[in-house]
Amino acid sequence: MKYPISLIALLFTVLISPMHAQEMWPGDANNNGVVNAVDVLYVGLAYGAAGPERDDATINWEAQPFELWGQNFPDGTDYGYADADGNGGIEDDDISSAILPNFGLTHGPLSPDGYANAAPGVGAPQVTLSPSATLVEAGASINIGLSLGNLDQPLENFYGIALALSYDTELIEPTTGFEFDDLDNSWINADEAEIEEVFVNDQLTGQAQIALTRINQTTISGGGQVAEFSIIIEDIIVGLTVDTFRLRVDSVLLIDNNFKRIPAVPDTATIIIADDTTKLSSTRQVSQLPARLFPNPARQHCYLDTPQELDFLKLVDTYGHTLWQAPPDLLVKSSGPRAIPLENLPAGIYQVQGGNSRGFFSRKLMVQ
Ligand SMILES: [Ca+2]
Ligand SMILES: [Ca+2]
Repeated sequence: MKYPISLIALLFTVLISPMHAQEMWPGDANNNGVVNAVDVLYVGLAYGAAGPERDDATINWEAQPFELWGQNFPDGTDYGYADADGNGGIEDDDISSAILPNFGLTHGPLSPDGYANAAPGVGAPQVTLSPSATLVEAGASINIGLSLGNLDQPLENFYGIALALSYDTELIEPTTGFEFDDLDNSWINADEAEIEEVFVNDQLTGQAQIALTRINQTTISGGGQVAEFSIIIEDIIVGLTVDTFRLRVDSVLLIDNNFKRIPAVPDTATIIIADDTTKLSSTRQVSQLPARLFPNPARQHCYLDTPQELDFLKLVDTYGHTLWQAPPDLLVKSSGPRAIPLENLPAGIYQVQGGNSRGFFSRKLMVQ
């Protein structure tokens, strides 16, 4: 009698497994094959849990047998995988002494990390990047605020977030040109709950990862800034007329305290760097894409006329805060002008910015 190979393999596994302990790799808390910011969320969720110590535990990057704890994450992963240092407790040492030194290392086949980006315009919470300036000269220092949700649209039931980001490396100062700091007191720990924060940055490739997680198994709701990037533009940029620095949130994993994923809308910060910003006061040199804004000055609405399909279109204030972003249906190729709402905006100077892979434009707009 012939049995399918998979059935034989299954029987073999069932019969043999009690004699073999499970194996874990220190730092890969969700056992998906790689150590990254997502593993910090697993440690945050199981924080404070206790279980059997691992015999001869090491944080060296090697497979280590361990006894299952019998407590599982909602995806079925045993808590024992999150005890990176093997001392029988889930705590901050599992991050500092194992996840950080083993960050980026892999073993076996990779499973997905479960990042969940949402499309703009569907009412999902926003991850927003707000630069302190959007037009600067070489040598400038810029802060870019990182906000989760906002006061108009609070984020419900926050427990933790992991972000993967990328940025242009060639325009920033090579040693301290890209740094990150969480705010000591922001809405994600307004109840004075503790937060674990991880920032890992590779300035050679322009890839960074961030994890921010609560550790008390309870959620909080709110909105606003939670952290800030500090960017320093290179002092001397040979041949510079106009260039662009972009910081992009590529992937978001936002969770509640049951590891339920909350899809969130990522953002991109765009900063224009010019050899002489006064030459750009008319913004003509930045206008690589044809775009006409009218009326200008405007009151309730203005219109943008461009034949281009756009990747983004937004209205920013003089501090670089994004006040409005075009929904996807406004970005597609348009035969007529696109309306930009200006209701309830205080009178003043704003910028309308848009672009696609071929270029961008920035137009000064006066609101009366
Ligand atoms: Ca992992
Ligand atoms: Ca531990």
